[in-house]
Amino acid sequence: MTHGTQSGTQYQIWGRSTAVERVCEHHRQLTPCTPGGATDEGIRADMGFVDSALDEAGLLNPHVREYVAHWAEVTGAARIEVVDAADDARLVAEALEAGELMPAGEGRYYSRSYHKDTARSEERTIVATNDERHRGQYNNWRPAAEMRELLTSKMRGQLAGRTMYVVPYLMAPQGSPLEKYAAGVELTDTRTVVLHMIRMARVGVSSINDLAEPDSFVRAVHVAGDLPNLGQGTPEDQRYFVTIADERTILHYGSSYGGNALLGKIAHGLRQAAFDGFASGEFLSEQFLLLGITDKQTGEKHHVVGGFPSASGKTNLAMTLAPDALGDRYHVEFYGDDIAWIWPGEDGRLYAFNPEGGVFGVAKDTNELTNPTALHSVDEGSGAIFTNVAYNPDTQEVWWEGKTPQPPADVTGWEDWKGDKIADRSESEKDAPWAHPNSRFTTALSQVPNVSPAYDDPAGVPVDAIIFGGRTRDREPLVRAIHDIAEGVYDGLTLGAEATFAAEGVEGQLRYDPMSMRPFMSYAEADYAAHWLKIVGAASQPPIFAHVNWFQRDAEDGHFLWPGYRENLRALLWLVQLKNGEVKGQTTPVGIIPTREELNLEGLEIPDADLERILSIDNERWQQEIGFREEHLRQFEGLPEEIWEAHRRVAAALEDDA
Ligand code: GTP
Ligand code: SPV
Ligand code: MN
Repeated sequence: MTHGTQSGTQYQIWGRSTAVERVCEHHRQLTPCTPGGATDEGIRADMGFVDSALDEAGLLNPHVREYVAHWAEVTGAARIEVVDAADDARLVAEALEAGELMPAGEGRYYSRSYHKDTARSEERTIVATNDERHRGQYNNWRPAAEMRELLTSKMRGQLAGRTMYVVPYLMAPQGSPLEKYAAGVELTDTRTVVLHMIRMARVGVSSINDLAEPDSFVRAVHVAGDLPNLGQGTPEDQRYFVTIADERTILHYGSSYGGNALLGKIAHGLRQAAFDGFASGEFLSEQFLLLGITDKQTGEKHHVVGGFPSASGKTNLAMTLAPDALGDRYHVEFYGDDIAWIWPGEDGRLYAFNPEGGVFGVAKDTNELTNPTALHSVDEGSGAIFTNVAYNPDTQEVWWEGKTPQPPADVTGWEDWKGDKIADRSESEKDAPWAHPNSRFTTALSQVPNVSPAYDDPAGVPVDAIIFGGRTRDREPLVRAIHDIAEGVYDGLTLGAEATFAAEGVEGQLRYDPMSMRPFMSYAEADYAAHWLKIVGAASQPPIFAHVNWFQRDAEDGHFLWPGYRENLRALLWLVQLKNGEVKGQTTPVGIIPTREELNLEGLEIPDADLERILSIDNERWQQEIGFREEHLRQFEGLPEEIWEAHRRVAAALEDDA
């Protein structure tokens, strides 16, 4: 560590990061300014501490400098620290020292969020623009000026006496054709958010110094606020998670958890990017997984993107290993588990990459059987951070529901996600989960054992199939394929899901979640549908569409009819074969489904009756669904006629088949 002084300002340099404090020069004190400790004039005169910090860090982009200075002034930050991924070890050490992180074995960490701050909050999430045309059914549209003013007032003075971290990042592999939409700078008051960003994005000043268009970066400001006093979930809720999409500005106030706080992830990577993709006409940004399947016998490789609503199995599918019986022949490569950017390539195919640098995965039910790759991506030494799982400070172990069939028998030392001792639980508390249902692990892509060697390739990979899937107890078969583009887009728009814990809601309740983007929609749904038709329609060799469902249940005892997890690859293998013309399937009114013979069931025991159910169409139930869909789609004024035509075709086919 070196110390120095420069034009009356004290600064400190650790490694490659730089921290410079605001010094109340007019008081000749060397302590940071405190609220009211300086006049407004004095503070303005002292804003030179921002320049010093940016100089020290080599942050040269003048537009970024201006943005940082502006928010340093608004928030009254006492100290600026510019972050580089290389600072990770030092920041981890500081966080451990401060008790923000706890050790979870060698090179792994544990954190708890405030107990009312454990998931995204859709009601508090707003997309603002300067044009009411962008108002949609789901985006909570508000005027930009109103939100800019409101959030500025919420954030004013909030960092007095504290550090503002400056996190320059890229949501794309370096050198990608979409780079101008990928750069961003998050300003945050929370060190654990910085540590998550280092794992989830590509962090460092090089991300923003050499931009071809220096002003083309997302301005993303995060202030956690006084978490115990924000009235979460009450009529006086103080939280606001706002994306001002046509100003490429993100202002989030009132959380330090997940996508509410790691602004590169869903606020920029999904909401802002979806808007940019639409506004430019260049690309789609979707809550999609991205995986590759290699046939080791033929050497052929196919890539699949897929939209499943939050907590519906994207991470699991993207990281899946082939079932044991098929492992000699097939290998699944992981690219991404939550976001894909998709664009038409010059060769007539669609291309995709994962803009993220890491995984923020659901912990629940992750174990050696369901998802060994996920488990090993958080091995000791991985740098993983666990949030809101159960923790044992004595042994530094972590546990979550489904990690093992039973919780640790010896409860000595164990604490639940809130930090309460398991041993002290009363009789009525005994059955409460140890981990929060939305507890998660954060780990870098490079830590995932089956990550593709090409995960960082800015050229992306060609997309062979687009799949949609949700948690659906009935009606939806294992897989149904759709060749027609409009019918495929229609299928995505009518994707439905049972609510999950990732979004606050009632478990088991069905709701529509178009393309799995309902919580991330940034402009009107009718335009979104048209943009989809345009991008996919631009491909002369479009991917095949399909709808998958791993969650159909027996009506009587509720067991899952399909074993799921690693076995899911079997449905994808059939889809690839169908696309290649190697199988024909059976045509139904709602798509092509596999015959029993076509589905590779080698090494899998599944009761005949269950197989029968997941490979058949319940016409009556589907006709009822068509009625619901009609109501759902009617909400979207100006929906392209192609979508309505697809809807009517499917409805008519069901009637004919009844
Ligand atoms: P977000 O990160 O919230 O966007 O979710 P995600 O879609 O990546 O969800 P994830 O893969 O983490 O899965 C969430 C839950 O679904 C976990 O509890 C999994 O154990 C469970 N799950 C995943 N795949 C299957 C499956 O094939 N069958 C069953 N029964 N459960 C599954
Ligand atoms: C989701 O909720 O879909 C997530 C987690 O992937 S978060 O980043 O918090 O949105
Ligand atoms: Mn997600």
